Amino acid sequence: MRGKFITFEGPEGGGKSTQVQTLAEWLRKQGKKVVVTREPGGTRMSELIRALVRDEMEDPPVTRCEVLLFLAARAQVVSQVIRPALARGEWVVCDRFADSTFAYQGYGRGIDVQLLKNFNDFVTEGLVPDLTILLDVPPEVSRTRLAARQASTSDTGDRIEAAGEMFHRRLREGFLDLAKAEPKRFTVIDASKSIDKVAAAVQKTVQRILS
Ligand code: Z5A
Repeated sequence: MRGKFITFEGPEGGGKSTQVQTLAEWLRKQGKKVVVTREPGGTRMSELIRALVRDEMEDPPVTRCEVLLFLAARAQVVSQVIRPALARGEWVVCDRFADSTFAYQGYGRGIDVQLLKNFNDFVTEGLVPDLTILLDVPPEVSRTRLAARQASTSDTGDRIEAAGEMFHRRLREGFLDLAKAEPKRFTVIDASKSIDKVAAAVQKTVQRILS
């Protein structure tokens, strides 16, 4: 039997990486085999692309180039990691996926969302998550959390994180619009709550597809 595919989405600092790990541990306790991956990333090629798109280079990629880099990274992780794991009956929990392209490059950068969906179908060969958890946080909360993380670690942020206030507002609205358009696939969770409260809400949601 095919495994289940769960994706986490939302603005930066919403707690995706934290909740991906917590959910994977919880699922393993429920007896599931779980593969954790992330976007961009998850394969050697996709991690190289990740480093490229996050780099604060002097001549950053133009938006069309940025789109194609994210899509190229996705083509690789879908065919080398996600589809094989699902075919083995394992669960895949992925930190960001296609909705990030629609939100960041579509709503954020202004590329036509339908065009992005067509390109995305090409690279994923129609793979759609069974469940998408949108960790929703206002830009103020994202900023505070990321500033605290930068103050306490070697993390210095990245090129996309550094985009302006309006970009981040459009992005959040974009994610909420995407969720509204597909209420069966998406669950929106208020991620400004504590880590434990968010984890409990995530588990309650995943319980619905646990069998
Ligand atoms: N991108 C794109 O543009 N197009 C695409 O198609 C794709 C991606 C796939 C990937 O960066 C970048 O690529 C991203 C989107 C773009 N843009 N940016 N910037 P990334 O993977 O490095 O970054 P991220 O996905 O935005 O994740 P993040 O910044 O690491 O945030 P997070 O994973 O959501 O949160 P976290 O790391 O779990 O937590 C952040 C901090 O907050 C940390 O110190 C936690 O301890 C703390 N935290 C977490 N939850 C809580 C709660 N509930 N309360 C208090 N503090 C908390």
